[in-house]
Amino acid sequence: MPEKKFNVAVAGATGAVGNQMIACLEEREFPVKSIKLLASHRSAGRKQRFKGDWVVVENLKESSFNGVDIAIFSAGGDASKKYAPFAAKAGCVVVDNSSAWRMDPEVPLVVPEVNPHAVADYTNKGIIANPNCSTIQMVVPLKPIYDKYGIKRIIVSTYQAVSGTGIKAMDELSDQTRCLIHSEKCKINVYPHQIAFNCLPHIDVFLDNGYTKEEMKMVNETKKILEDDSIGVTATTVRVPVFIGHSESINIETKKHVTADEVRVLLETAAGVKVVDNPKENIYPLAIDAAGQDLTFVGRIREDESIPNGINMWVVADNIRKGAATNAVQIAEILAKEYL
Ligand code: 25A
Ligand code: L14
Repeated sequence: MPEKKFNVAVAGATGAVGNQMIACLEEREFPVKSIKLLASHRSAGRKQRFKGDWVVVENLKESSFNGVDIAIFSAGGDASKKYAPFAAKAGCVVVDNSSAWRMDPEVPLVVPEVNPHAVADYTNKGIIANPNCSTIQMVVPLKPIYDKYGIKRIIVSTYQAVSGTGIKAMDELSDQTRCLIHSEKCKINVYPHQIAFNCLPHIDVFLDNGYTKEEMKMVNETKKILEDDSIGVTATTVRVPVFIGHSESINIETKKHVTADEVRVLLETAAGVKVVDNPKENIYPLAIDAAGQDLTFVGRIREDESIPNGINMWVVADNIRKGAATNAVQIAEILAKEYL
C-alpha cells in the first residue's frame, strides 16, 4: 500500500519555533501531501521554503483549516485559544505548542517517550497539547527512574535560553552584547531588565503565589504527564544569556533506594536520552552542544548525600527542537501512524 500522506498546516510559521517545525517536518520526512504556512497579518505574503519550493505565508483565519488534516500551532496562547477550536471543527487535529490548552483535562499533554498512549484522547477536543520546553526535557530522563524506583519529590532550577521568547529576544541578546562590549548604552525591550551578562529569575508572568507561570507550568505539567498528582514538584526558572539550549539542575527524592551508577545504567538505554557524564575529563552536557540536537543530555549524575534516597543531575536540551518543534512533530507522527 502506498504511504498515506497528509495536508499539514503550521500556524506561527514565521516564528523561531514555527521555522523549526517546518525544518523538522522536512528532516524527519513527515508524509506531507500539502503544506500551508500561517502567521499574523504582519507576515502574510512573505515566502518561506518547504522542501525546495517557495510557499507564501497566509494570514491565519477561522477558515484556514478546511481540508487540513493536521495543524501544528506555535503562534502564542491567544491565537491558539481563538483558532484551535475552528481547526478542530473543520476536522483537523491540532498539535498546540502554546500554554493555552495544556491543563484542560480533556486535552492530552504528550511527550512521546513518556506517555504516547495519551495521544488517543485527541478525539475529545481535536487538540493535543505540547508541554512547556523545560517540562519536556525534565520528564524524558525522569520517566524511567519514576517507573523503576518511584519519585516522591522533584526540586528543579532552570537556566533558560532566550530563544524560547522568540526571534526578537535573540536579536536583543546579540544587540545588547554588542553594545556593552563597545561600552555603549544598551536598549531594553523584550525583558524587564538587561539580559546580556545577567541572569533574570523571571520567566513568563508572576502569579499570586509568588511563583512565575513558567515555574507553575513545570509543577502542574509534570504531574499531568507522569499521571501522578502525589509527586511534590518545586521549581525556580531563570533566564540566562544563552541563545539556544535550556539547562536544568534537577534534584529528586526517590521512593526506593537508587545509586548514581544504577541511574547511569538505566539512562544509557532510555529513549531520547544521551548520558554525557565523565567529569574527570571535563565532560558533561552543555547548551552549545545540545543546540541543533533532538536528544536530552544528562550528566553530573550523583547521589544527594543529604538524604537517604536522593539523586542530582544536570539535564540539557535544545529548547526549540525537543522543547518545542521536534516534540510536536513526534506527536504528529504518532497521530499519522496510529490514528489518522
Ligand atoms: O502565549 P505562549 O504560549 O506563552 O507563547 C508565547 C510565545 O512563546 C513562543 C512563541 O514565539 C509564542 O509566540 N513559544 C511558545 N511555546 C514555546 C516553546 N515551547 C515557545 N518558544 C519556545 N518553546 P515564537 O516567536 O516562536 O512564535 C511567534 C509566531 O506566532 C505568530 N503569531 C503571533 N500572533 C499571531 C501569530 N500568527 C497568527 N495569528 C496571530 N494572532 C508570529 O507571527 C510568529 O510566527 P508574526 O507574523 O506575528 O511575526 C512574524 C515576525 O514579525 C515580528 N513581529 C512580531 N510581533 C511584532 C513584530 N513586528 C512588529 N511588531 C510586532 N508587534 C517577529 O519578529 C517575527 O519575525
Ligand atoms: O511554552 O522562554 O509555555 O519566554 C512560554 C515562554 C515557552 C518559553 C511555553 C519563554 C513558554 C517562553
